Amino acid sequence: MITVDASPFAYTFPPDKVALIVIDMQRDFVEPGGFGDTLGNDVSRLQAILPGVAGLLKVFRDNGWPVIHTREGHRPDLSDCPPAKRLRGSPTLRIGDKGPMGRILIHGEPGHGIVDALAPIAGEYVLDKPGKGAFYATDLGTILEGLGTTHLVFAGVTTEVCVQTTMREANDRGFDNLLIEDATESYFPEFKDAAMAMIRAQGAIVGWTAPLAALAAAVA
Ligand code: C5J
Repeated sequence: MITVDASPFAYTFPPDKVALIVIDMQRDFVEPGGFGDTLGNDVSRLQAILPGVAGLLKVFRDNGWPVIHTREGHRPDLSDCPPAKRLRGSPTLRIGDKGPMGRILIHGEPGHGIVDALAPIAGEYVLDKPGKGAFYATDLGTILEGLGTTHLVFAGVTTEVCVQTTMREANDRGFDNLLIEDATESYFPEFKDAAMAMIRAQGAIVGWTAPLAALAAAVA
């Protein structure tokens, strides 16, 4: 067992039953001209975690532990995009509209891809998801069952939307979840802080949080 100095108390995981889930590190969220930008967000905030996510990937790759990357997006015909999601709010471009990185949040478009710095490597899973949670309408549960995973480490964007939603889905399915604090980010700093506090509250009611350095020290 490996024990990480985490909050609200130590997080212990069996190294043969752990997997990393990197949520939605796509150009559409992280780079100008994508979905996040069209919603009026400052995407540069999200770029700050690229070294943290890269460092976390290195820990998992060096140990040969499973890595799953997710991508939020929709089929080109939008058949898996609820009209309520597409029509909500007043973005400058809606899902499916053509932007500087191709059609917003559409499979196969440049904006839908994972940023180059965090590109998946051979043997890693890349999971397309139409919703905020990575278990909804995907094979994630089946993949984790096949791997024998009981413990999940989380990174990615945004903390309070797709990361937190997926952690809650995982929590209800019986996984023990650790969120790496400097490998996740929000367009709103106060939402990141609140999401992490909610996750840790009431005796890790959704999971644990720890900085990358704490995980790296535990694994070394
Ligand atoms: C959002 C996500 N924020 N990946 N998606 O719409 O968090």
